[in-house]
Amino acid sequence: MPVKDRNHSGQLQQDYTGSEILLRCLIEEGVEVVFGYPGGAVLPIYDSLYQGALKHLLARHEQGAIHAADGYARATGKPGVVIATSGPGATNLVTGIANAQMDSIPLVCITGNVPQNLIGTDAFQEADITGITMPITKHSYLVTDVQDLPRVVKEAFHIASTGRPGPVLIDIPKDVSNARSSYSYPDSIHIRGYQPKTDPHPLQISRLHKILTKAEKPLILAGGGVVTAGAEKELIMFAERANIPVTTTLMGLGGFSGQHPLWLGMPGMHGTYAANHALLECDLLIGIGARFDDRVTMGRLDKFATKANIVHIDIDPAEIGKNVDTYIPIVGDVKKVLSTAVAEVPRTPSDAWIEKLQKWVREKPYTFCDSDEELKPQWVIRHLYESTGGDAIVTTDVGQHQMWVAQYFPFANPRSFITSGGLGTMGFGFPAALGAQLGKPEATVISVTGDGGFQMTSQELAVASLANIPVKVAVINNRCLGMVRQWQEVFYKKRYSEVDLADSPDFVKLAESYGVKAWKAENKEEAKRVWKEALSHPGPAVVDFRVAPEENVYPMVAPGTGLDEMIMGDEDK
Ligand SMILES: Cc1ncc(C[n+]2csc(CCOP(=O)(O)OP(=O)(O)O)c2C)c(N)n1
Repeated sequence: MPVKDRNHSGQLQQDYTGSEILLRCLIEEGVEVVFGYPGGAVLPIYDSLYQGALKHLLARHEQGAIHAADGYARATGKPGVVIATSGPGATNLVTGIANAQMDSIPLVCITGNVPQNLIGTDAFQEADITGITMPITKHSYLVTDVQDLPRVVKEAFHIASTGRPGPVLIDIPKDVSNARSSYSYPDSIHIRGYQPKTDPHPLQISRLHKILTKAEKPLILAGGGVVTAGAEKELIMFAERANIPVTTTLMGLGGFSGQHPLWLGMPGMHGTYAANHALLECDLLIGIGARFDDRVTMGRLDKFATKANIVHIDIDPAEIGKNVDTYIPIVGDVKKVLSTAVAEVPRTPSDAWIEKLQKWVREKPYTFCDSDEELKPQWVIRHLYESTGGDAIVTTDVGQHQMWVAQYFPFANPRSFITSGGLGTMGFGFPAALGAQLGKPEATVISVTGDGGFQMTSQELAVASLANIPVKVAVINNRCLGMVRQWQEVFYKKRYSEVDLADSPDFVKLAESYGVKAWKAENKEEAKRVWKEALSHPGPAVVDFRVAPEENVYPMVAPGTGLDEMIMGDEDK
């Protein structure tokens, strides 16, 4: 039972408004920063923020605010918090909520709503945001009584960050944030029907041990769940002791070091030859915190790991058997499962297999035709890696540049690669970098973005500038919507339809108009020089890398074809 606040004479205090209670709850949860945008229905909440008890960053669009909260969550592992007003403020969060849901990111999204007596009347700025977001939240609350607020906030943070994390929405009508009540924050929590199972079943662990003794061609497919669970050390121990090579999905990059000799690279549509052919040939596939999505399987399950028994380790039982038939299901927290399994793990008889895969890794790496005349985007990404020694948090937007970062920046640490994996949200990367930098002030944070995606949320340059958030933006500017252009080239006979971005603004002038330092680079020498300046500049910086416009991402597996049908690109042939 909650402990009630009492005043000096032992009477229950009745002197907090709903919004003051909300603020106290957020502080109680250890929230360091909230991202948001005010409006009529959240005026009481913003009034409670007035005295500055909690750091608030005023985004320039609610989508920017929620992606920043998301980037903060991905960089720190703590829930991100966003506040928006009712109606358009709330609906501007929708993309960010879906984005977080797809990538299992803990967010607490607080929206104001019209007073309860107006709900359902099409009142000014009314939107049924709990209804709209029902399918894309892990859970949502419409608070109807101010006394419920502390419990709701406590539950929201708990639900967002436990089990398989995700976004939780708290919709607070204006009369609730204005209503007065006593305040006490619950010490404990009990949510009926919500007890995520974290400990693996011992029987399944012994089945796993047994099958490992026979596996001559085992393979680990590690996903974002490894990063979420903080299981990178356990994964290395497990892979090394059992002698199993590892491929990491886009979301799993950094969850297993890109320098480790057992690492094969990323699988799937733009994955390595070694990873994709390992998937085709393996006799045992252990999916760890990965959901076998169609950018890995290409939707051709009839061609995916057909020679393998599949072991699937995941905290979310709904993932098991969703996309692939599972021979051994292991439901539990990935960190706990791996630390339990590693104890008596046998070494697989896989030396010949590993030798073969390592040969592929050596002989068939990602390649591109470098040039001294043009700036190649792959060269730029490699330069970002070399100039930082890989010691950076890199966020990306969506498109070709995202894939080139995944290919040419071998991440060694978890939470150092931040990308919109599931939803593929253009506009995500730059605000996410701002959030990541606030969560990790000591880190070098680089936002690698496309000239298309940057224009979706570049208004957040205002936040970078005003709050002096030292994110370095690398615009991979190919003057077009590169990934769409590539698909139109490959699948639509070069009928380039609405992908030309030649009339984009001058990104240097755009950045400067916000008070952000910026440079342009057209060749390697310029690129090296200005990037060095940008890195050593103490505040935010933008570098417009004018890269070769017709470069494509290879290898490539066309959707609907099997992993055996990799298009290798001219350089590789
Ligand atoms: C919000 C949104 N709209 C549309 C798309 C479809 N889309 C995927 S990649 C891409 C092109 C991205 O172009 P750019 O940002 O310039 O990056 P590039 O591919 O050139 O690196 C588009 C339009 C998307 N992913 N997200």
